[in-house]
Amino acid sequence: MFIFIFLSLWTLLVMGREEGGTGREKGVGKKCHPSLPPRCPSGSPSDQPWTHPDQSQLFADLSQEELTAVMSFLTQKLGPDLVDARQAQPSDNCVFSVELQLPPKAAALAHLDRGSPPPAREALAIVFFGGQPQPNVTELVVGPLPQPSYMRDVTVERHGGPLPYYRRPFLIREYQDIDQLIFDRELPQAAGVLHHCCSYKQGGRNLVILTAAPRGVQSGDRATWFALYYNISGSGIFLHPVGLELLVDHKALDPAQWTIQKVFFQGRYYESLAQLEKQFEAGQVNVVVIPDNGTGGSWSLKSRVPPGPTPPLQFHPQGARFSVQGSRVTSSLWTFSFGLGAFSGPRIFDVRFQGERLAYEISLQEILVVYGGNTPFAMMNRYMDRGFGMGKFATPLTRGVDCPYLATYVDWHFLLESQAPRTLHDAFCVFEQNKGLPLRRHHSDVFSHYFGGLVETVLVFRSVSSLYNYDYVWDVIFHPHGAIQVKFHATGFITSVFHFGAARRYGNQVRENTLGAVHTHSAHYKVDLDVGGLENWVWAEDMAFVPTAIPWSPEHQIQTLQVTRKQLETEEQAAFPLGGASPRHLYLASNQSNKWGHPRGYRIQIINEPVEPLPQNSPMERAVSWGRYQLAVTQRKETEPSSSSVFNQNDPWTPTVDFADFINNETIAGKDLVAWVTAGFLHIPHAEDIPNTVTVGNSVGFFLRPYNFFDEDSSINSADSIYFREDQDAGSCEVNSLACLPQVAACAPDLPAFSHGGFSS
Ligand SMILES: *[C@@H]1O[C@H](CO)[C@@H](O)[C@H](O)[C@H]1NC(C)=O
Ligand SMILES: *[C@@H]1O[C@H](CO)[C@@H](O)[C@H](O)[C@H]1NC(C)=O
Ligand SMILES: *[C@@H]1O[C@H](CO)[C@@H](O)[C@H](O)[C@H]1NC(C)=O
Ligand SMILES: *[C@@H]1O[C@H](CO)[C@@H](O)[C@H](O)[C@H]1NC(C)=O
Ligand SMILES: *[C@@H]1O[C@H](CO)[C@@H](O)[C@H](O)[C@H]1NC(C)=O
Ligand SMILES: [Ca+2]
Ligand SMILES: [Ca+2]
Ligand SMILES: [Cu+2]
Repeated sequence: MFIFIFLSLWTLLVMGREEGGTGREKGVGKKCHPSLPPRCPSGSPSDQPWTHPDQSQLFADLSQEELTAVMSFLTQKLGPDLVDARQAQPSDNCVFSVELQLPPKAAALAHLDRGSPPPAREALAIVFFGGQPQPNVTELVVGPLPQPSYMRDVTVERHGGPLPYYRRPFLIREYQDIDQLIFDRELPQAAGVLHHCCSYKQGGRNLVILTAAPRGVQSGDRATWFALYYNISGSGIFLHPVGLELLVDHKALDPAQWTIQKVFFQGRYYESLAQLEKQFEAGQVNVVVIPDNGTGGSWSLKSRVPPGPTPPLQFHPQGARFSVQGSRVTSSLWTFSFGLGAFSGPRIFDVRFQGERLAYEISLQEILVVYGGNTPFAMMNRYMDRGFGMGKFATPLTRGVDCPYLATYVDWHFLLESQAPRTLHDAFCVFEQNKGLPLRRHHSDVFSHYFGGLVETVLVFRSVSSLYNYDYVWDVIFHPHGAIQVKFHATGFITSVFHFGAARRYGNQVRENTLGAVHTHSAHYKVDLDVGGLENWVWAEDMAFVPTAIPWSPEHQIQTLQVTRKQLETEEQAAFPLGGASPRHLYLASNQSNKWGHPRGYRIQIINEPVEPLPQNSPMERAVSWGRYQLAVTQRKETEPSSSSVFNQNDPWTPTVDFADFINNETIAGKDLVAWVTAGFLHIPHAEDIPNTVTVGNSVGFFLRPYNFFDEDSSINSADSIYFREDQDAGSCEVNSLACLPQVAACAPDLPAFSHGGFSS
């Protein structure tokens, strides 16, 4: 049912756009250009299949053919008991997911840097074995692709023991069975009170459920609070709580044994819906009537005004300046490979600037959203979105809204809860963008008269995940002087709950009977920088005022500003608690020096509104112990690939991955290092979050910036640089390439038809 939810949202967005789009452009074209200028060369570079075998595709997500091959191999090996995960009951065996198993770094580098044969391409399959006396979850590595011949159970080697079955992520089928339990078996028992409060009709489907997480209070629990909302068609249900929340125990492998353990209704708790109904009939329940306003309400995303003039567009007057081949992006300055972890989300690999590798991997690891409130749903929620899947919940990018109209859009193939691969169209976009801002400039009117400058153009890699109500826009932005910026924006709907009692302690009222519940958003990133090679050192620099006798006037003192420099030796020294003191500058460096004798480094600059982590005495804190640190640098380990796990959400009390374990006082001097970065913000929903949270201001992330890595600002070599002196004719094309624009950019962009990747079913 949650699938419907975000699908409906998209319909609205797309319809709104389509209605105004094309007609408008035609009209403008006619008015401004009686005779149309020539078309610009290949306006929108389409992504090209991988054709050059020398171009590494080590990090490319599995193709449809590879996914199909893995699935048929598994079907052969695991026997006839395997059930399609879309239909599987808890007591069945099914393949939950198949995705790329990342190659070991040493083997990948041997191939990329030393011409060794590429490591075997492998898949990682997560299999639920529910149909055996001791059900378990098993991780299987399957290879080599494209024709698998082996399958290795890596569960014990990776997790030190079996993965208990109760840690398994939810299947859509499990939701459907709970939905059925609630609507067919349970709600009819409270038909009277629900009719009164919530326009309920027996057999009608005007309500939907949303899941809380985690699911219980201790390891082994599988008992989830579900909140009920009006099923508003074509818009977010998230703003329409009716004040009913149900605790469902669905631990038993047989859905017939699932039960409702507790009922929350508009501020009070009941043992069952039957008890609620009985008290209602006895006149003991104070019912707040929640109007069902249907689809036309103020929360609709449908435009309330007719389309106006087209907003500004960017185009490539001389063709795109980058290319996308398979999963590899190449521009004149940058190359990188990209992918989408089914659960971990967007990631890039082998990132090179002017041919030199800066990072082996930069990847999202987890998103944590911690709520507060006075209803059980709001009180309970600590969503660890990896457990749902940042890739699994990725959405198509809508041309001209999610990315520039002329961006390059790339599909993603996946095999999740199904027996055949499926395709998410336009899952990624890559584009070059003129920021309309100088990257640098100087205008001189003193001593001599000249101007020098460079417009900031960036290369952007983007994807978007819609995790139920929230939409996260994931960006990696490549700047022309060697800096990389990683950030995410949050948009979409807030989650709201029924407003009663001391609700304002937990947020702001945003509608009639509706509380926008306070919450935090925190993201964790893995940043495997390789600065001038694998062996790196960590430097902390800061400022200090040092009292100094003034040399020419020694009886006076001056507070002299100095730089303090320290090389950090251990993982403990390089783990900086959120809210604690951290050095203002922290960078990873090689032992090579630049021309001026300084270690060549890359600085990690975090742009963050640090949120308080879960208190360490919370029994589930270890599942998100990465949240303790703003930044931590550890030795890279093949056995520590991720700071979180798809299994942490459903058993946070015995976390499958506890990031704090990575920090065990090992040396970080001259080792292959990984920096782990946390970025987040506090969100107290307010009136302007209705109907949607806007991206503006709701964005955090970090920069990776060259720090003595070069001998000078490398953008000085940019072909986009502009320089002219007073005695030169700045209007001449030979002196100033911008003066050529009227000639070289006098073409009309060749706009492709509007496209949207469609809705899944
Ligand atoms: C989990 O179940 C599978 C399938 O029966 C079995 O091969 C595997 O050994 C079990 N894992 C553990 C750790 O017991
Ligand atoms: C919600 O309403 C739509 C139509 O408005 C209907 O198609 C859908 O089945 C309903 N969803 C649920 C979960 O009842
Ligand atoms: C919702 O409906 C009620 C009565 O049905 C009406 O009083 C109220 O103004 C409506 N609210 C909105 C936001 O349309
Ligand atoms: C840098 O470190 C590498 C590996 O530890 C070593 O081989 C090399 O000699 C060092 N170079 C300098 C300039 O210290
Ligand atoms: C870390 O190791 C150093 C020696 O390398 C030792 O002096 C220090 O006490 C250790 N710290 C912790 C927290 O174990
Ligand atoms: Ca360690
Ligand atoms: Ca590294
Ligand atoms: Cu929020």
